[in-house]
Amino acid sequence: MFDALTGRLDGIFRKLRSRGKLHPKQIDAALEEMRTALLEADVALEVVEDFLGRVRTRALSEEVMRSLTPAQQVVKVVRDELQATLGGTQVPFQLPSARPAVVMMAGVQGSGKTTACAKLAVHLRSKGRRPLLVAADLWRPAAVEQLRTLGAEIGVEVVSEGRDAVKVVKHALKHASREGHDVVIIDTAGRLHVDEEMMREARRVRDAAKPHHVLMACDAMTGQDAVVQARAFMREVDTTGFILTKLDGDARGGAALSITAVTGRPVFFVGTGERPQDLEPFYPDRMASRILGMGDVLTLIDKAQEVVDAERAAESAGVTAGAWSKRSRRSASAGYAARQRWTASPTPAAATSSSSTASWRRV
Ligand SMILES: Nc1nc2c(ncn2[C@@H]2O[C@H](COP(=O)(O)OP(=O)(O)OP(=O)(O)O)[C@@H](O)[C@H]2O)c(=O)[nH]1
Ligand SMILES: [Mg+2]
Repeated sequence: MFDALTGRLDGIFRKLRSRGKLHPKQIDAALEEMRTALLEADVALEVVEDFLGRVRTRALSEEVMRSLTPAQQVVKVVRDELQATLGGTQVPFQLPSARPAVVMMAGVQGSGKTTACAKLAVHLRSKGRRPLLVAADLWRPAAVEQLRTLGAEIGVEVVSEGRDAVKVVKHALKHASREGHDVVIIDTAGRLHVDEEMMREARRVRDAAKPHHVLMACDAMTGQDAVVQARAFMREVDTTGFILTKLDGDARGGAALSITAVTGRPVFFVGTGERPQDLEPFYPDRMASRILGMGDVLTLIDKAQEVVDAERAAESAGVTAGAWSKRSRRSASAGYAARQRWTASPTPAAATSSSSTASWRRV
């Protein structure tokens, strides 16, 4: 993923490095090439303009121009500003101590919501939580069954009682309290942001669930349209953050580089495959280094540790999801390093909900 963008940026930097002293004209020429590369990667125009403006101001500063290695300094400026565009610092995904904490998943059709619900359940369980999955997509005939199948695979209970999404949610919240689930993850129907009726339903589900997080599953391959969709969901359901899905595909970079910059909401996680364990936190700094072809060793170290943590949590919870943990272990091994996946991490928890007084914990 992002190969084309990484290649283009590398070429631009190489050209800059081939010169000793830099002239402002050369910086402007490099910025112009960067502009083309970013637009070709489908990054939103407003994001590109803003990013290049910041890079230009810093790159033309005396500090950079008079440096003994101006080209290196420019690369550093680009790296820093790329990180800022991606959200700046990593902020953990947090849930309140409220029982149960509620997470609602929203997004357009096929963006990876249902899969992301299962992935989040696996992730939260590895952190010692006891999740309940709620199938509240009653529009697509096979949607409930899809979540039930995933739930069975990962060993997490799935409920879907009621004839409309609001009833399903209300029942699920009662069930969670009764059965001691401390986090409820609600899968909702995919909807086009322009579909008024569907958006109304999303709002009704949100109002009934009073979620602490409304996560939007956003397909990394979407490009420019991701910005329009993200803005619409922000407006309608007050998204608290994103799960950027399908980063293992041939994403050009557009959605990843644009959504936080235009919404101010963080990407909490990235989806890196179809399996329930293919979820990683999002780190803006690592993503920036990765886009610039600087590698991502830390991600691999983190992933290995996560597998150890998950196994420990599963053991202490008496979970015998043998198939799952075996696969997790395998994915942490050599083949994993070869694939060099993304890691990322969370950002601030702009809760939409009720528990302003409850304490929030990283999960
Ligand atoms: N490669 C890859 N595929 C993914 C990822 N996340 C989801 N998918 C696949 O994308 C397809 C759609 O995923 P779903 O989770 O069903 O998407 P959805 O948003 O729930 O779809 P609707 O409910 O129909 O709106 C499935 O084939 C998933 O296996 C990912 O991170 N990587
Ligand atoms: Mg679905």
